[in-house]
Amino acid sequence: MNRQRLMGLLIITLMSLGLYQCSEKENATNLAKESGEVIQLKISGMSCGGCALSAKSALSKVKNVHGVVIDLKSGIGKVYIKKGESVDTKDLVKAVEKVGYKAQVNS
Ligand SMILES: [Cu+2]
Repeated sequence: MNRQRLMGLLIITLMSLGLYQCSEKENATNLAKESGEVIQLKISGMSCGGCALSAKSALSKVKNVHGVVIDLKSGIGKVYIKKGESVDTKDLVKAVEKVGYKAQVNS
């Protein structure tokens, strides 16, 4: 592979990473507008994007959860609850533990 192609690939990778982060940020802004309460969890044991995705999917399946945004680097998961509804934080912690990670409610 020549240098130019390598640079091209690098730029594409960086751009798609940037786009991904932008869409996550936009996602969080929209979620905040649409949902009620936000519960913050500190999730530990995640080591890659796949981990974050499986924790996100587990949390999304808990009743009355409207949306989930997870920051892999900090391990902070923001759980957006449907307007006018509530969620038992124990159910959120359990959902995360079920897929192999630890979680505690950040207050
Ligand atoms: Cu992983």
